[in-house]
Amino acid sequence: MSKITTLNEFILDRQAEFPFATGELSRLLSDVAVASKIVSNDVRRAGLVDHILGAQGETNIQGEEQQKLDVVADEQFIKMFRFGGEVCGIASEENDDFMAFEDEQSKKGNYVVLFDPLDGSSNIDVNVSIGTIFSIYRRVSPAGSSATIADMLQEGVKQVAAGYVLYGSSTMLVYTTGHGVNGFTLDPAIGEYCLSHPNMKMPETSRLYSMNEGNIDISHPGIQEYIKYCQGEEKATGRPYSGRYIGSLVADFHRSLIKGGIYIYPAVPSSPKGKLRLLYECNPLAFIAEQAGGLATTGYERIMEIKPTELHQRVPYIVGSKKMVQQVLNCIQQADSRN
Ligand code: AHM
Ligand code: MG
Repeated sequence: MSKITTLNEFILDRQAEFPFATGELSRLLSDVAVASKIVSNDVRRAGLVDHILGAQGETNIQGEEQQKLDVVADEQFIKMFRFGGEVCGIASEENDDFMAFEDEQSKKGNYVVLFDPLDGSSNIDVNVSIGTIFSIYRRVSPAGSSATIADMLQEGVKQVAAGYVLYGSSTMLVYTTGHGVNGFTLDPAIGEYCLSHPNMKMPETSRLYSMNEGNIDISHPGIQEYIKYCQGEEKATGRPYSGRYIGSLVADFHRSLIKGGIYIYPAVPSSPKGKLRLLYECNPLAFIAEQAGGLATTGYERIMEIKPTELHQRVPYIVGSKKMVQQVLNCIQQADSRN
């Protein structure tokens, strides 16, 4: 048995690695952890609240209306960032516009946070894993002023930290500050995240692929070809591969990070630019993937190099084990050269 390292100990030990080692980012990461523990507790009680204590939309005993869990999570994270003092503004998948915090302390904050408070929310009602995804940038507007849209629309390569919290069979927080990826499991007995997955590396390849195959016939021919390859039979390459699709990006990504694999959400006629959000979902997970040795692309462009033009911008998304992503890129290129 070895000594337990808590997330807070780990953050403080690594503080010197940050580009501006003043402790602000450390405090911000600790705030994310605290908010996620509160949300984790709400997630664990979701079935009770909906089915025993009262359905969503009903008023509770205090006369307050029960809120949907994704709204509860959104508010919890916003509250933490608003009062934390390190963040001058946020943007969230739940809100149409970004929010600039106008109190004097927040206006001095050097960071903005972009996040998806509860990803995979269609899985809440069926007790399947969901998660929070976050991305942290240094502001580009001057400290002391209000946060601006330019603070929010930065390329993924400018992220100073990114991570996710998976509310799965256990609650895990995984993050990077650009010096590798580390994973922490919440020990409910002591209420602490403990280092459980140090220096995570994504296997270069695997036998697992992840895509909503209902979309296969309406996907790019290169993607169709790649999925056909995964399903083909060949002993030497261990094919057919196994299809795994949870429908919660965080959970599908987490599996790929640990076991290797590829996740694909292409452009389809109903979502011609792809379904997933560049700023709240794709960039943060791309940062983690690359830090763990994987890749993230639209099929044509490295995700983290896209210059965002709008907050809720969507992109086609291919993320995962390096060799598998490279093979999809080849399939796309070949299919395009035939047309
Ligand atoms: P959400 O942020 O509204 O939950 O949407 C994103 C989710 C991803 O977690 C998941 O991978 C994808 O949408 C599933 O979409 P589909 O049901 O079209 O396969
Ligand atoms: Mg989402």
